[in-house]
Amino acid sequence: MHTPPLSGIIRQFIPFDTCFAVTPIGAGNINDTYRVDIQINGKKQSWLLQRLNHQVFTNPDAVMRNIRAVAAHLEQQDDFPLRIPAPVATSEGKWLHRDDAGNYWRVFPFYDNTFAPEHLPEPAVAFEAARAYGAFLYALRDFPANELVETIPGFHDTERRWAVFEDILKKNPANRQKQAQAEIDALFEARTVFTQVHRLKQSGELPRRVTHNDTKAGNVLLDTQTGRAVAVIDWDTIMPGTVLSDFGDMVRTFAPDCPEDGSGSVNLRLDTLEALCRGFMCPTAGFLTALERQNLPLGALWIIGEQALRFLTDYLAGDTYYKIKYTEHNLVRARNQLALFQEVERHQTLLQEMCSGAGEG
Ligand code: GN1
Ligand code: MG
Repeated sequence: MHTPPLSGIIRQFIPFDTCFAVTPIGAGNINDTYRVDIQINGKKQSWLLQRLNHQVFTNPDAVMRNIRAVAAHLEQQDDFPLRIPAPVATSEGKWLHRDDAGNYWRVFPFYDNTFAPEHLPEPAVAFEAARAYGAFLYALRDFPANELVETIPGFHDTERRWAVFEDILKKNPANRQKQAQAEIDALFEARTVFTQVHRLKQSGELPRRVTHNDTKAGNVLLDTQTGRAVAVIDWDTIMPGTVLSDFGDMVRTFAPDCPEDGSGSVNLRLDTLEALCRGFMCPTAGFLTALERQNLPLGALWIIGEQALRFLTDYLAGDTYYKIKYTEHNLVRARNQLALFQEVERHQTLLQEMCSGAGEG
């Protein structure tokens, strides 16, 4: 596939005089992200250019409509404490530029002097990032969920993901099942958590909220000097959902002592876990229901288990979804998530205490 020069793509959005550099940034597994440095009328500027993976997000226009609607909602709130990374329109007034090869591109503001704590945030960073995600949920608490399109249908429908997994097990399309038998067995042992969450969702007692659905540590930008949160980014999966998954993804990505594709042992960093619970509770304690608060630790187990299921399914399918750097990458990721699952299971009582105690002081 031929990809046109990226400076030509940025020109569709912003008529610059000089383009100095287009640099790949971020650690995303799905989209391709670049920092673009340009000059307009003697003034240097930076922007964020991104190719939206349309194999994963099959309705790119709906993704942009969701993002615009959420941005408009947040812009109306005087007390929203973060910046709003609203997309930039092309000179023709569109939110996406489609290149000749069929790729979809968009441009967002680039926030200078910020960093994304992609790996192992220390407690103070975890506190601040979790508080930002909490503030984001709070600001969206009365946004009508039905106005948003499910950008990936069934994204957190673990039962459906489980059915896909079982189908792959039957077909064994990449002939990799033998190498993954231990992980497959471990996943079957974790199955009860998925059933529990499914029942809870079916009961209708969990509020349906607008959630971010990719609340990893690296999706909050923090000010390099002050350490304060600047923005919550990566809005592609903002959809109706439950707070359990947003909390769960934070535990999954903030608290371990190694990255999600680390190949050694996995331990929880309890000081970071405690800080993230405290940070998250600040803006959310007042509006989450008792049932939600009680089930946040279950949310952590669920999302970690679901992530193991997703990585393992992709390994068995022959790596069709996530970007990989080597053949066993998805298997290593699945193994890591299964080890983390056991760690979080071991700490359920403590996590429960952190979720009920935090925010009340
Ligand atoms: C993907 O691309 P990135 O890193 O933002 C995935 C998330 C996973 C994550 C695992 C749309 O997110 O759901 O949790 O990888 N995004 C999508 O690292 O599937
Ligand atoms: Mg993402």
